[in-house]
Amino acid sequence: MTPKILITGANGQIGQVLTKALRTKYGQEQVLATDVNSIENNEPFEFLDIMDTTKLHEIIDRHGITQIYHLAALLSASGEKNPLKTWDINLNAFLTILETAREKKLDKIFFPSTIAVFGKTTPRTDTPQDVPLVPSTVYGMSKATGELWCQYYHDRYGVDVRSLRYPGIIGWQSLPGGGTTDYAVEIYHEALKSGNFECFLNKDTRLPMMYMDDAIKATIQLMEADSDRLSIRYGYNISAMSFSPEDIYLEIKKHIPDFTISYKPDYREAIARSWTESIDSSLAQKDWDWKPDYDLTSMTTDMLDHLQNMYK
Ligand code: AKB
Repeated sequence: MTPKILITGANGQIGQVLTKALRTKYGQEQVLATDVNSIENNEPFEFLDIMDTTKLHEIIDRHGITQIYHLAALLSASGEKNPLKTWDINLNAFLTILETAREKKLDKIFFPSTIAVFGKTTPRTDTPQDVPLVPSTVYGMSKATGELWCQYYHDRYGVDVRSLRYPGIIGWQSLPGGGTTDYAVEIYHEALKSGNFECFLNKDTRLPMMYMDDAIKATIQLMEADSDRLSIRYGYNISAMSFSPEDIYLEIKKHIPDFTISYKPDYREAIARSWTESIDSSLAQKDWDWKPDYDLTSMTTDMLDHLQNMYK
């Protein structure tokens, strides 16, 4: 049966691209975008404040929703400005979704987790799937706790919930907002716009990253995977590349030789330092054949190709 999908936070950085990809796959009318912000040409769309449970239930019933992708969230940097609101949106709203999935017997739920679940007690390189999680941000705390609830609702109630730990996501299609990895998108825009970039992380702060195309591929691949193959229901580690601001700067400079960078680390540097540098994704490879297509070089060529038209 063709799924009827509801996406929360559909107008965010990943939401915009995932909504299009799911509509291409399942049909325009099969994918309902919801958000507190509206953008053009995103029909079918419903305004939904994710804390409004009555409206969530009404929308699910009216549209005959069978799957939910819960992308609405406050990210690492903006979350620190409002910890309790972040907990409400990222965790309490998600619990409502899990409970709704149980009550209404929905087919599948997607929960985006993140490398922000890792912390200072986590091995920094090739971070294994199962490690102590002592996150440093409320965003990381809410996602680590959300992962536990995923496993619980699956084991106790049979809810088919699936989750990925996204690294920093880079794409030309949409802009990020409120994250620590946002610099890696902004740098491409500034390289083309002004030829100069002031980075809020130190030059050698390496983080796990992924091109948007791979993030969308991973999400759909996990959601399509045979349920019996999935050995965990908390977040799967996924990986594609790992780089520092200086690495990405030097890669862009190959295309734009006059491009310059300066470094002015702020509070986001401490957040980034509490995360890991690179990820071991062997369980995702084994369980659902995860394999990325892009590295730093191919991503940079593709990003600049697409963005060049915007700044001509
Ligand atoms: C952030 O920087 O907060 C996010 C993430 C890594 O989850 N992009």
